[in-house]
Amino acid sequence: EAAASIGEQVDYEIIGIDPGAGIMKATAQAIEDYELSDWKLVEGSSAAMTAALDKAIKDEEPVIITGWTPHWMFSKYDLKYLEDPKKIYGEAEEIHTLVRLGLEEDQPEAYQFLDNFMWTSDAMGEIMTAIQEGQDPAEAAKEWAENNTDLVDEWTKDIQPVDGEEFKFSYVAWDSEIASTNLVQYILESRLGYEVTALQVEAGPMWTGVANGDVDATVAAWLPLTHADYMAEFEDKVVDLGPSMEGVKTGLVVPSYVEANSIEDLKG
Ligand code: PBE
Repeated sequence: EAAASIGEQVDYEIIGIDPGAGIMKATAQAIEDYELSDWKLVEGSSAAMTAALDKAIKDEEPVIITGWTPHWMFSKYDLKYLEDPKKIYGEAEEIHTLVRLGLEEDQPEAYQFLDNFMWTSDAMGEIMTAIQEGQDPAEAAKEWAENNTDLVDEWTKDIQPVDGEEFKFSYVAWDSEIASTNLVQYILESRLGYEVTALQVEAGPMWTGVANGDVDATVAAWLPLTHADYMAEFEDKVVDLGPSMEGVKTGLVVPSYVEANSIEDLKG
């Protein structure tokens, strides 16, 4: 009898996250373009996905998830991306900061800081790991900022603090964006005198909030590919301040012991 295929071993399921995430749309496209008609993409959340990954690794079972970098899972577990020869998950992805129309005139201080804000995967990884190990997200962001005052000084250089003005972010509970949003919130509050609210929503409302001006900014837009649909819909209604991080990535991820190496290996 032939050994069970990877598909049989995982019941032809790819463990996804929240349905509004760009990676879900890319994965639906991958299923189509790699002709994986037997496969289904399971919707859930980032937390449910990492729980499924953790369980599979403890049980030494195969599992396939929608994953991305930066993410603490790559430091906690031995994982690999499945190769994507058709480049369905894109190349040279970045995380962008978006602000509402008119922010530059209304809140030039916050605008300047967000325009300056630019950091690295490794730095984000430090906050993500602290949160994953149980630290409160706001505390983890504060601690990182206190340990990296040179960078925070650079981002806030020559900006005069305001007097308690309100500022609103939207974000999705993706581990990476919990880290970044807590950090920018902490800096606006501790260095620049703002009173910040961070609204945790789904991806659609995250973009709509900035586009209709209910929200001032988000640091959670993944471009050019992951959120391409949202960008196409809202590009005239948001201001794109460009990348806060380069060299990020999304794709299908498996524990290293899984025999498949490419999305093409899922076929058949
Ligand atoms: N992610 C993390 C998001 C963007 C940030 C890759 C899960 C997505 O929309 O797919």
